[in-house]
Amino acid sequence: MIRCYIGLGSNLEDPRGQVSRALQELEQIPQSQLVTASSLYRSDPVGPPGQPDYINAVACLDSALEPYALLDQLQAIEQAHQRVRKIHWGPRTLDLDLLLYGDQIIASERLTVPHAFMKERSFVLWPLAEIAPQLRLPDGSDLQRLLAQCPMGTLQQIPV
Ligand code: A4P
Ligand code: MG
Repeated sequence: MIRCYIGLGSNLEDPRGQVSRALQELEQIPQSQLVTASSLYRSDPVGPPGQPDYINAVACLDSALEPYALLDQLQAIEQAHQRVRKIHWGPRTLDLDLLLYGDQIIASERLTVPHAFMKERSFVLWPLAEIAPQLRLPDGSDLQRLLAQCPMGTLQQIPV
């Protein structure tokens, strides 16, 4: 099993419900086990202005699937949420990003791991730190150090 981290985001059609349901759907991925998930967080949109706030979370999944097979599973869940791909960084019902796949570094057209922007996004780093405070990224960078450079800002943890 490889320890993986998945970023979840939604800003359309009941974002809280979308993310909560997606967390349950991650439990159904074959040859994998959902280890834990962060709280939900409300965040300001990064990208084109004028879109609704996002709900974000991060999940920890142990998986025996190869990275592309895992990405297939994540994209199938996105499809099931009737996600329409239109605008880059624009609004979406559900976005599932493979943030980390063990300590592997992958750079292909279809898959970039660690996720390209994770080191600078508070809505990724803070939920990740909630479930894996001691984490180190494959390049050796320390999550606590990244947090110190990426203030929570307007990011809000939603009480359960
Ligand atoms: N792809 C490459 N690497 C990965 C990976 N590690 N995980 C490829 C998942 N997919 C990966 O993705 C396009 C292609 O990226 C996929 O086909 C896959 O092969 P997409 O989700 O369809 O395209 P996109 O939305 O244009 O870009 P992307 O990269 O998903 O955007 P991001 O970086 O995920 O950003 N603001 C807040 N507050 N919260 C958010 O969650 N999310 C975004 C989307 C923008 N602003 C946000 C949030
Ligand atoms: Mg994505």
